[in-house]
Amino acid sequence: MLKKKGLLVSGAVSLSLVLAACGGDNNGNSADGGDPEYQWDFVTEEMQGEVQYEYAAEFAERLEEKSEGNIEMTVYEYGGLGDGVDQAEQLMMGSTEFGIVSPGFTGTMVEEAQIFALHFLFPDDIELTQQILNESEALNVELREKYEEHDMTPLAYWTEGAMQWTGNSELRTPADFENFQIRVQNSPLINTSYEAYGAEPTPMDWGELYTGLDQGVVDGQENPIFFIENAGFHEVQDHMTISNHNNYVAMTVVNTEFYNGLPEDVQEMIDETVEEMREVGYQLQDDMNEEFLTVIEEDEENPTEVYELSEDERQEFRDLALPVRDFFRENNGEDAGRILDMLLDEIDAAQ
Ligand code: 6CS
Repeated sequence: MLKKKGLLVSGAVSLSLVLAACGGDNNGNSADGGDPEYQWDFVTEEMQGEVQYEYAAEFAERLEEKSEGNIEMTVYEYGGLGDGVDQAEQLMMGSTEFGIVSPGFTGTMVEEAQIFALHFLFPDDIELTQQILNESEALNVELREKYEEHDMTPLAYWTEGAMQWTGNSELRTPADFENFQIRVQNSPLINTSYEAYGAEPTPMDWGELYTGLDQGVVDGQENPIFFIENAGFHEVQDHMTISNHNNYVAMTVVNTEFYNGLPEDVQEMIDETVEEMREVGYQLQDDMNEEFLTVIEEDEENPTEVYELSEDERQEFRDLALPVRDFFRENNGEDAGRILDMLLDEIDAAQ
């Protein structure tokens, strides 16, 4: 059961049908009055009003418009089809066609994808990071192939913003992480990244996190600001540290076999929509992360001490995070080192 700002959302299906009027009517009929030729599911890991859901709803609307009502997508909020790991599995099996997936939930399936768990890898400049995510061959060719071995095709990697820490105690130095129980997504390399600081990582789905923080099952967590506020984590945490220690990357994913079996013109419509959505996704996270920082800072009912790490303080964490790259090279699949080196070169070139 997920508690979110006093709202109880059960694990039962919570969905919103996205039926654009353009090209068809509200009964889902296509422009020629018939039933849509294609009816697909698009699952997200977030709730209505949050970045992933709004991205998916807009994606569905554009695709329906382009296809003149021949494509209808049902967009699901988090929980509609299970938890984050369940959703990734359904995409792999093809029972769901489209999804937004956080690599953290595929960490036990696609070893090289744990690259996103490395702290201080991408530039602090989020716009530049998005440019790298758009253009990187390491990610869009090499890592895509790794995902395709599991029947998932990442069509785009996009940022949901820099991640920050919240805690029931101050988090300013690595010493503050000593024995600190931090909730993480289910990815072994995320664990290693936190063990490097002396913390005790605890994998947990986010639907259980509000209660977990409230009851002291875990001491803190990491997420972009918009999500911390929307999920109400700041209500049950006293401190938030602007650490920018990592970038939250999401992927727009399609089941590989399903996608490869589509007619070329339909694939083109999908690809075109993916391209258009890059800017939309970026803007959604940028606006929400800015807005919700102010909301947290001004929330008198749930006061949260917000502290921004200095560059010297960040350097202490960076020094401990860098050796985790070697761990990744040695433990995350035969191509981990090659993909990491390619990405590091691309990041260097972009900077
Ligand atoms: O922390 C999580 O698990 C969740 N965080 C975000 C930003 N989106 C969905 C994800 O499941």
